[in-house]
Amino acid sequence: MSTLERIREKVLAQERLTPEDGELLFTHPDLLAVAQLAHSVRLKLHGTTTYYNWNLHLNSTNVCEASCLFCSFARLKTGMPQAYTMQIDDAERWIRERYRPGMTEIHIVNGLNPDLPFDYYPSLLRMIRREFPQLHIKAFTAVEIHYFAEKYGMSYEEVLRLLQEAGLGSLPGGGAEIFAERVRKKICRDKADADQWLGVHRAAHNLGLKSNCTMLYGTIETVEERVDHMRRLRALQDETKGFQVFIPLAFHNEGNRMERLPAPTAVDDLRVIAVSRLMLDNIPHIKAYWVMLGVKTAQTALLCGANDIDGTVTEEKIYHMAGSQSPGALDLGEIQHLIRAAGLTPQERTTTYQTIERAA
Ligand code: V47
Repeated sequence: MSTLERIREKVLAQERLTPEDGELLFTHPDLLAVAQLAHSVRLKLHGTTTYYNWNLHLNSTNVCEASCLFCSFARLKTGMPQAYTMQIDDAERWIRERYRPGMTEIHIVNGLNPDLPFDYYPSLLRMIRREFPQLHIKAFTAVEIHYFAEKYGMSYEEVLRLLQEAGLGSLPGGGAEIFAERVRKKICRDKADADQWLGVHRAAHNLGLKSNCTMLYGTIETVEERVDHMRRLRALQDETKGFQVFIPLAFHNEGNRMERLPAPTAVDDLRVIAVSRLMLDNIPHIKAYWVMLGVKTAQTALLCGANDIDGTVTEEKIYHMAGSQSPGALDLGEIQHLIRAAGLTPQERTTTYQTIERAA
């Protein structure tokens, strides 16, 4: 029996794949066979249903103490060219200009800004809850929560509780990068490490918050390190069941200090989607984030294991500053068309995967 046949049998028997199986899937020459197996798992879990949402991105400050080599968005200090920090009123105005009735989510990710008091963050959330009560607030990566805890002398639980009281609805999955210490030391040495990232999500799950998880791939990581990253996410999910979706993030190589590395190709992208669907047997959804994959690769990924394409993403900055050629936003009709053209069924969702039906 070929090695892929052996893995197929395990998948059919719903047996957990080992790290060795994961490594084999990453290196197997027949990508289409790996993708087909992942698609069969996706069909079993979700049928043809393919989720999207209607959301808006806010990055209210790009001042960031950390100096991740892959980042094109952050500016080290207040006052540097292109550094910005929105006051709460500025953020309110910014949202009001872009908000449309019917939107359901705002996704907030910021830099680690040393010049702001803690109260900035709950105030931002309170303003959104007051002015835009229809928006679920998915905000602050685990790296930010860890930074708040250290800087303002609180535990993860204390920080999360205060933010929850102010309106926090869930945590996005950013900042995980690759858990391997060897890689983190080189590409993102001065922010939360793997255990701290996982510790924040554990604390959030224990408080009843759902969260997402990611993996940045295509920098200097090995196949073993990718598989190890997935194994660690899977282990925390066994414990808490709080992750909703895994989002692989393809490295973009413009405007940062890793410009000399080639960006991942479509084949790499589809492979990561497929392997993650097969390895992460306890995480319900796999997202093909169109902003980072490009619209066409994201659509193809929906046939290779992914069952979610993220949302309209009005005004994305992190990837566009790193050279993403994707449009700044897609409208709901365009997203539905992409999904239908792949022979799949579009389904709008809330941030926490409740379905939304709208009158045509
Ligand atoms: O944490 C930054 C990554 C993340 C680059 O939870 C880069 O639903 C590639 O986490 N090339 C932020 N990646 C985005 C993120 C996200 C996106 C969409 C949905 C969700 C969700 C989360 O982007 C960062 C970092 O890992 N990143 N710069 C770059 N040049």
